[in-house]
Amino acid sequence: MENIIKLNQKNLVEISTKITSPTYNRSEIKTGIVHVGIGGFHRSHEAFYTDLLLESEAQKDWGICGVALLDFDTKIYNILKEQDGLYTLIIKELDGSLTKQIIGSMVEVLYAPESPIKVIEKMASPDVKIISLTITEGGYNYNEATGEFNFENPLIQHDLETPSAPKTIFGYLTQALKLRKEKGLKGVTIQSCDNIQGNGHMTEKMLLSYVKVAEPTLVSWINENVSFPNAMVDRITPATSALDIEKLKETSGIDDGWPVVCEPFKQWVIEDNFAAGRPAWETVGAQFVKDVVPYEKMKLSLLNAGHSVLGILGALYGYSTIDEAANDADISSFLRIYMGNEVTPTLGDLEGVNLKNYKFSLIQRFGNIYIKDQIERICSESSAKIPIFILPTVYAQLENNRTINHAAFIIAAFAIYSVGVNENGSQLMIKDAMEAILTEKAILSRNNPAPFLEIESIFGQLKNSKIFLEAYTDAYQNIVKNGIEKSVKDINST
Ligand code: CS2
Repeated sequence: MENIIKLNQKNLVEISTKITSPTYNRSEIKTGIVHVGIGGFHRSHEAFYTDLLLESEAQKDWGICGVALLDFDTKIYNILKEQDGLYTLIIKELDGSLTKQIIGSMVEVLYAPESPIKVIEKMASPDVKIISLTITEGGYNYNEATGEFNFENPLIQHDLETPSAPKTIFGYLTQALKLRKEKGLKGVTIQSCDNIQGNGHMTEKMLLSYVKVAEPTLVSWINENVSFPNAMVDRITPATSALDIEKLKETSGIDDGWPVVCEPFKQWVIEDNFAAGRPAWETVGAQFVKDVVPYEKMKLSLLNAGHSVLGILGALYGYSTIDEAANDADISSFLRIYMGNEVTPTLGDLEGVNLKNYKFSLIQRFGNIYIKDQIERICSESSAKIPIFILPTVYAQLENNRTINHAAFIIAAFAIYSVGVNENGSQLMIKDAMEAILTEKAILSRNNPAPFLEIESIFGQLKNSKIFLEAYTDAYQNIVKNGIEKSVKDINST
């Protein structure tokens, strides 16, 4: 293609002749949402729904200011800044075709490490009614072993000592809420979009723990003025590859430094608890419900746990993408048995949801050969994911004296994965905040797998369950002795 256009506001009119683009006037949009964490998922999900919404005349107050919070977010910040917050969403359809569109809802972008004050002031702007978050499961600073906020985190210590230039979300929110109180502003909503059971409750609990220490007089103001809706969020969004960027140039003539790729499916179920009004996201496909807990449980324990199952087993088999693992007959049977025998009994009846259809659609989504979701992405930060995605199922099953064999097998496979190399001798990428301890315990567990299960900040007191310890040890020994493929076949047939 001869004519390649750089994606930015100035070129948007020309770009709109090639690819679906916002028809609303971006300069008329007011920022009503500050969103922290502008990676792929936010951009395929909340920013996508909001872009659709901004097409409607009555919703002009809900533009997004995207905030890059961490030092290593410089790259995404620089790209989005240069592109005036614009980016391309590439939906990989089930038949392999691509639906592309330019998303315009991020009307401002800020880089927190460069100007913390700007971020705090933006969060405390009277126009801003919602501060939303995708800060990952580990970002909530929750200690699985104590069930409390982790004050030992050096970044939290930094924020307590240097409140005006924070590094964590808790430091930022505290300063912003303090400023809102000083300005006499009323309500604001803090809306988590992360994969955590009761993500709103978790945000509230963790924030209040921090505020009690950092700014105790702010606690009652928060209790009166801030709401924390729970939500279930869903759209598979793999990491963008260099090939995705090149193909966009070749096929559409658009030079976008960081487009987002995702699946066609999307779901957002939100508790209708907004302290200062909200966008009419229900007009563009979101569902507002009174109680989102059952939806969250279903999604975390089937989809996210299913991903971890495919990722961990897939890595041991030597696969690199989720569809390869999902289309392997033995891994796929393993997943179906796990979902059917171990997860489903813990979910009870979900009003308005057909679990059978949901599970069926998951198998299809995981198997989509065009998505090419990376096993490396799925296995990253497993130490924060497993306690949320898999362990609640284990606890519920144990409590009811029901089987936990497939879950125990997955934890054993994770212990083996954490050694960092699979049976074929291929190096496994361990990208995890707890990497050092995972590897240390994994190596210690080679003869007797117990030490791995003793990492309390992941597994809590699970080591004290005789039934679990036994199933885990059996699975571990079987994998070491007979290899992963034979062990998966064995466990599937028991
Ligand atoms: C994945 C999620 O990170 C993971 O392990 O399971 O990112 C998943 O793709 C999304 O939650 C889909 O909604």
